[in-house]
Amino acid sequence: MNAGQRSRELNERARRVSPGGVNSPVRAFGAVGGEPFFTANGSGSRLRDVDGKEYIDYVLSWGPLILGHAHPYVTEAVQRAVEKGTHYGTSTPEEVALAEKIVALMPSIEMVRFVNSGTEATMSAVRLARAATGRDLILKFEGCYHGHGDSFLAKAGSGMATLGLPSSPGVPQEVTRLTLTVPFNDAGAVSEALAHHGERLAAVIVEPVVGNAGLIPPQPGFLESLREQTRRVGALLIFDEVMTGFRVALGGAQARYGIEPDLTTLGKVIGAGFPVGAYGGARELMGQVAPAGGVYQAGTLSGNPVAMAAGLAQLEVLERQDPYGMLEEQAARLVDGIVQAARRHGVPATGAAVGSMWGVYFCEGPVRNFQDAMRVDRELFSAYHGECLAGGVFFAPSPFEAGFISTAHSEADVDQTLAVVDRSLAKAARAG
Ligand code: KE4
Repeated sequence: MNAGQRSRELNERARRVSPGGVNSPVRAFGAVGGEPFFTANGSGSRLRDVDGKEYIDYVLSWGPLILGHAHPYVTEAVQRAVEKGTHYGTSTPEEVALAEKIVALMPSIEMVRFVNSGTEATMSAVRLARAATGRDLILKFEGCYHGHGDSFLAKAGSGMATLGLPSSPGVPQEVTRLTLTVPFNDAGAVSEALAHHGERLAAVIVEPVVGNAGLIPPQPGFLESLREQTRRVGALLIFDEVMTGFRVALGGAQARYGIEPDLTTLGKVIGAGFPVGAYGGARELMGQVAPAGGVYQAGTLSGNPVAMAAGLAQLEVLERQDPYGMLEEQAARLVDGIVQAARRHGVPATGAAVGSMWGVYFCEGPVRNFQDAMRVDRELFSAYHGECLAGGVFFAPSPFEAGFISTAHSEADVDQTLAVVDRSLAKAARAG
């Protein structure tokens, strides 16, 4: 789809003053071509671009907006907080309240530290794991994305997968040499890696439900195997719940799958669209973080009271409404509808929904790891994405991203979406 006149003008200006015209690579629509639209405002399940075109939004700021755009309860909490000031450089009641809410909802977290992004959360969690174990190696999984910290930019997902970057220039070999990478859902590969390197391993970090290579749920027993194997070799298990936290269940993936990680990283939903990340775990671990302990980590705007008020308001609504069953039903209906439409038009497709995260791959299933996900038909996806945009439906502009749905999405929204999807797949399949 070609963006409207005002978006094109803004894109031209943006490309003169920002790399690729964006502040995060996935927003450039690199994988699907065409020019990105610029957003004027959001409301509920809808985005409106600067040319007045409206979209049913399934990106939802890449996960944070589980209640949809401009939810009144969140907006009022932000207004009340910002009228008092924006930030003070001291502690505030708001950060204590949000920390207490997270501790109450995620029992594996006895203490939590707020930072300003998921990347900061995962970087800090790995530093703490290395300090706590006295070991240097970490193990991650192909296609998982844990932010842009040097240690993680090896076979990562999300924008790295979209751009086909196995690693990033500027990251020294000495750093990525400390990161082992194995296929997701492959307990045997983990076991082999630990047999060779277990005594040097500080931590295994995993997206318990992979949302950065499309959507890949854990196979039965896989997460349990990680818990058992890490415990056996004395390494920590870090659940990167930046995306799954408070999205796949009120207590996150750890509640859904009944696994207690040693450390958890959070972001997205806990900031309700404001820049918030967090990491947390048992008292004896978190007590090693400065100033209580020697592991240094800091942040000028960490615990920003306006952001804390937004996150707390969103969690309060989720706790009150417990919408997860309804969200999963909606997400599953959407996935089934897309997969059935694809097959009607002769396009192989497979998909899954976990809580309010979902994903569809245009290839034969099953998709159990990143190698499987790489089989998707990218040409077809690109044509389909553009047709959906033209039809007023905004899906993530890459086959290697999860989709989301919010409490603001109605049955009618999903019906309207599936009608657009059907027409888009018919056109994309014919063009293929
Ligand atoms: P941020 O530093 O972007 O706040 O969080 C990094 C991160 C860490 N862990 C997981 C599981 C994540 O999904 C992310 C960020 N997710 C991407 C979406 N796939 C952010 C979108 C973007 O890069 O603009």
